[in-house]
Amino acid sequence: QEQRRRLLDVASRFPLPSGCRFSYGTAGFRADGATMAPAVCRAGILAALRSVKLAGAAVGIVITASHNPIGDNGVKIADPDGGMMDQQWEPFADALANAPDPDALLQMVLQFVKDEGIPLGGHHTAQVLLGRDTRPTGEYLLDAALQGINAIVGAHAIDMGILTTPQLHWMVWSKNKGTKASESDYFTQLINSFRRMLELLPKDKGGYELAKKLIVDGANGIGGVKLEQMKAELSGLDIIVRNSGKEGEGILNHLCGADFVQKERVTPHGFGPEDVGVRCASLDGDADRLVYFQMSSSSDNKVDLVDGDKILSLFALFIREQLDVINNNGSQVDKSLPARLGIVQTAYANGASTQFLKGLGLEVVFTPTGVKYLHKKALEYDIGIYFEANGHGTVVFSEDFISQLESLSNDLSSQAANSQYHAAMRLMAATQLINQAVGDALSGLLLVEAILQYKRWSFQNWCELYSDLPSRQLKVKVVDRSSIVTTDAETKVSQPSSLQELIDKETANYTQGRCFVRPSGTEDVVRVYAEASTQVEADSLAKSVAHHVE
Ligand code: NG1
Ligand code: ZN
Repeated sequence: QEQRRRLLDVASRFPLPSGCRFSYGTAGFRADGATMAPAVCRAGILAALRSVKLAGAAVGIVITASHNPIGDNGVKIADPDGGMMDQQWEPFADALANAPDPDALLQMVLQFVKDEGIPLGGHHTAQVLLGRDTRPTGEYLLDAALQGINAIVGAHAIDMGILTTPQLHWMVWSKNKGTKASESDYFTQLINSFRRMLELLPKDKGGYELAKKLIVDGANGIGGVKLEQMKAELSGLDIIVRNSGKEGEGILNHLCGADFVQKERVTPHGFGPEDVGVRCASLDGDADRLVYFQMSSSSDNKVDLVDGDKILSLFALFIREQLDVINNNGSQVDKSLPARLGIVQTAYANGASTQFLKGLGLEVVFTPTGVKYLHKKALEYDIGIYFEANGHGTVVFSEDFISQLESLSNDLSSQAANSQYHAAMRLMAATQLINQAVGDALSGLLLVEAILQYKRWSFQNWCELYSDLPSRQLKVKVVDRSSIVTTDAETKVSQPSSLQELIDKETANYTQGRCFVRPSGTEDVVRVYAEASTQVEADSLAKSVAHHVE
């Protein structure tokens, strides 16, 4: 009875404006921040139900619209493993968000609770951790989420404050593992494992010495704020944060941030000729994306870009190298560490990166766009490395692999001078440094920095690992984007049936041509991606295919 009353109450406090429709896409619900309260409140209900269903395991809610403009906002739910909410609950998320009135909402919840066997009303408890980014609508939406959570009897909401998206995911992950899960624990883990990585650098110096100076574009979001907090404790790095989100520095994601730099390939706001030749990184508004760039000339604002694909390649090279040292070191201790290493990409990965990785003999697999697909696939390996070209990605290690690595390190520790031991310790440090719950620009940045120092590589060395094929992305507005259905990890259109044939015909006209179209999961557009041997050709291929989509 109490439960019914609470649900009816909260639903009437957040009525759904007529004509409003929400859909739980690749990044949860996203819309104009001012219109989001009903959806966020219902996401609160949903998260609490999810926690009850999972025997009180901590679940997360993040209020953010990532790289989108400051007026937008969004909400997504993190499962107890720190990943995105199980896709099986997405249809209910949609239905709940669109329940037209309090009664409908109540009936919907009661039916779902029954179908899913959720033990509501007993002595069960639920805990939901909440985080939000720096958006002006964040606090208001946080309140809506809290009210939604509190509408479920026994649910306990814990506001973790203003955080990067990956910090909140990490907290949920850590809490459920039973390890320390506060923000200062997060910083301590990153700082300590970064220091360990540097301690494990090969001693025989020589060759290129990486400049300590790194300029980071914080997108005027939460990532810059957190990096400012952390940087004082980072030895071996001299970080300067621009677009840090401080008063007067600029607007969130406006002409800055990882999305802007990756798509436009120009310097973000606040960078100029004095930065030529300096290694720079760019985060997105909630710090779950990372790209690197460098200006090579002061005559224009174009940059050399290192995108997610090249970050992935760097990580893959490093990890493979450590495994090789451990496994192929015949002259030393006869210990081995069998590991299935998998690389996960999407169709947006630059073709040159895929070719490069396959050329190294690595196993490369593809999933549809969206972290939930990539992450899940990566978990199938002992070591799974995934990245989207836009800079979102991470490395995940199986529990089995980590325990083997631990016992190997113990076995080798009596021979602390040998290279096998060092390689094992480097891998251990990497498992601590990288955020295994989700892509994390801050932890990714530290791993990149440590690996560049380890390899004694300059930004240029890294950038020249392979040359990206010229590419072009276009957005096409259509009446109903869901009329386009794709298959084969979004590389082929299955509906409308004639479209793929047209795309194939256009693509055949270009050397190294590759093109695909898919409906966006976060914007009301169809995206067209084209690649070819020259920029002019890539542009022209994208344009001609876009015409067929219109
Ligand atoms: P959509 O709008 O579905 O293309 C975009 C990005 C994804 C992912 C999500 C979530 C591109 C082409 N797509 O998805 O990679 O990051 O946003 O933020 O960059
Ligand atoms: Zn983001």
